[in-house]
Amino acid sequence: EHAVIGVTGLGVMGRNLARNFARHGYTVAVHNRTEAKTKALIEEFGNEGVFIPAETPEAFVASLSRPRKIVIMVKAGASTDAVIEEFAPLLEPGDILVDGGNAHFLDTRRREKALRERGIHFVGCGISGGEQGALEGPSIMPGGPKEAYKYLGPILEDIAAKVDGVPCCAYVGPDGAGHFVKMVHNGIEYADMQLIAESYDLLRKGVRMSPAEIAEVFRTWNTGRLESYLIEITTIVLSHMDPSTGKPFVDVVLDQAEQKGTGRWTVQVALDLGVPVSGIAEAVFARSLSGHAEMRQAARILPGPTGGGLPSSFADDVEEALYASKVVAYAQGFNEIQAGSAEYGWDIDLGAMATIWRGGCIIRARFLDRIRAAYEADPNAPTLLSDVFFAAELSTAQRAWRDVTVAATRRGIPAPGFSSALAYYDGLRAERLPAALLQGLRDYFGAHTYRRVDRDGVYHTQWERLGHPEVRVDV
Ligand code: NBP
Repeated sequence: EHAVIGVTGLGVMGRNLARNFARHGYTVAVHNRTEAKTKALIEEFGNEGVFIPAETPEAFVASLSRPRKIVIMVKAGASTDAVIEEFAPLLEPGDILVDGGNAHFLDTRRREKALRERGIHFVGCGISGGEQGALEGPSIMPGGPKEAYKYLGPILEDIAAKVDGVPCCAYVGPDGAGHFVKMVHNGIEYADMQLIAESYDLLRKGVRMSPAEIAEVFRTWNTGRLESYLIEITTIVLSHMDPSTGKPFVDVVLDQAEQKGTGRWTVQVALDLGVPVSGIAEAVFARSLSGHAEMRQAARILPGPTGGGLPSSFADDVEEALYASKVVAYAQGFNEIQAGSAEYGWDIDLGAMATIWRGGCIIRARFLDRIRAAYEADPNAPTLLSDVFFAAELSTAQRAWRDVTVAATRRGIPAPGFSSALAYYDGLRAERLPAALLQGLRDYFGAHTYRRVDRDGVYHTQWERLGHPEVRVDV
């Protein structure tokens, strides 16, 4: 018997993905560079389905039915290239190599092109949901040649998470599209977590609630429109007591956030594409700031107001601010996908992306259904914020949203996520922006020219001449 699909790289993600395939009745070939992991998988979970363990890449490839479908689940970067180079020579035209790691989409574009020239379908596939998602149903974002999706799609849709019976897996677009969308997913995840962290901080320092009390607040929030995986696990983490000290777990964890880089990529790419993803950027910078122990130590001498003094009803305002800021973060992320899709000609269906994020992944949330509906109503909406549903929600939230940022500022509690989201909202809705003055300054010192509100054309003011006469420069 031949295997329907194979997984190479049996680390945290790979082995659970292989088990997921097996549990769904697919005969799955498994291989890992270090053979001990393959053996351990078979010993521990061999009874969950039909596995074909392979010691060598050759045996692994030989055990697969054609067209071969191989999922690579190794550390992103040079390891992925090494594994591709190991397997590609063993494959035949029409075979499918899937990279399920967190590759940079530009690497995926390069790999897809090189393998296409060798007749091999290369599928850059975003997979979200962590260890548990891989086993029980992740959110899957496959890109690459559409041809490959014919063979791969039904299997991936089968093992993906389901929401209302709809799989959290859909073809994203050519070459790097899948990994691009996964990258933005992670960027949104950064922003979402930052906003949750700011909410906690405001309740802790502003209302002086205990972690256990704040956990209760989040538990309530999770029964409403904020219902999501991240809010749910916030409740668990905040109620956890450290076994060795008996203190709240959050109080014994070093407050320096780490990052693996997908949030940073999201911002770097957004800068190149010219998409304002301020909420995601603030989240990346907030992690970075937290890690600068020396700067933080040096800055302890700086004065500021003391916290406290806010009533417990303030939690309701924080809920509004969190919701509104979260809508902004998602709106920014979707704009980045829109821009990437236009730049690289991917033709990504934004509604479908919201659909496949409803389950399985880290940012799964009730309100993604609303985002799906918004993009189904208007697939090319310039911003989610002006969708009728979200516009109404934001207009209701704005009083509390402003109060929360004011309260944070007055008490010296940093809330960069909330403040920047609100500034974005105000920036977009402003009739006039001070960008007009910026244009004037740019024209003054660099003759960078400007356009006018009342006439077509490109203009320059001769600032050095008496009376500053204006000349049209595009004729
Ligand atoms: P692990 O660290 O658990 O496993 C890494 C795997 O890569 C091992 O099987 C290892 O083999 C293999 N490997 C390495 Br490292 N270098 C190799 C090479 N040169 N040749 C062959 N195999 C090599 O990683 P993981 O957490 O399962 O993550 C795998 C991928 O999935 C990453 O790209 C990650 O970003 C992505 N991802 C992870 C999560 C998550 O929640 N952990 C979620 C979504 C995506 P060995 O056993 O021989 O060392």
